[in-house]
Amino acid sequence: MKIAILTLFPQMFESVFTASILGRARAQGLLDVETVDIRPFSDKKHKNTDDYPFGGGAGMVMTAQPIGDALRHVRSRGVAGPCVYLSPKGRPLTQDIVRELAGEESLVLLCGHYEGVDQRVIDLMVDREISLGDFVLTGGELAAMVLTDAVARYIPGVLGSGESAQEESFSEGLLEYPHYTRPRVYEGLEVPDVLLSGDHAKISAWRREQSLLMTARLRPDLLHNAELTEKERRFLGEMEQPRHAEPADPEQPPACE
Ligand code: 4GS
Repeated sequence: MKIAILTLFPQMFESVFTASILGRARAQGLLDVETVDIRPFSDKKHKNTDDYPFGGGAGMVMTAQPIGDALRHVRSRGVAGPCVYLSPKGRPLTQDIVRELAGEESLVLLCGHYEGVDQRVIDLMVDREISLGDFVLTGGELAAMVLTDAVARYIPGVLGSGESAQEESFSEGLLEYPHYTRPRVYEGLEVPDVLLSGDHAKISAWRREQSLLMTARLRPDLLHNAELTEKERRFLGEMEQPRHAEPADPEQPPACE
């Protein structure tokens, strides 16, 4: 997979794309990421890439010309995939979107800075606007790194076989069960007995139950789309009963969990 990243700060990407799994994927030729510095494409004498907003107001806006020329440059070099603009106005990123983008042969990621890019860049060149979430970053670069990382996990060979199997627990729409390793006792806390039992059917059942309980407690919103059996839905329904039986006292602060 080829990912071209249009940015004013290409140096920000170096360590992330050199180390660990992404570094290995690039060394193996599975992932081809190229950062393209927008600034040299500016036709201004001092290579400016931003200007004051029409209509006034605080901050600067990235001008369309250098972005347009940088995009034409990557297109001319055969990067034909969708142009994704990372911005808080975009559709919130989910694993479904990551999987969809991983199906493209290439991507162009556009990183905004300051107040963002001239709206005409979005209207003319951007195919998808995607947000990492409802918070504000200093620039789109970290968002582009996160997206690249998440997409790269889907490229065959990027993950070891053990790592890719884990994917299934999230694609079923539940949070992962808790993990334990040695020692058996840490600071007085023991590893649950079932995990030491050697009974693999029992261990699987326990892990599934933990996933259900953790998802119900921490992210109940995920349960609507989760793939649950009828029995599992009843199990969670029973867990809910005490909350209805004991309505919260409005005078008291909410209990933790
Ligand atoms: C995000 C976000 C973001 C917005 C970039 C303000 C600089 C900044 N990008 N998901 N201008 N959230 N971008 O906060 O993607």
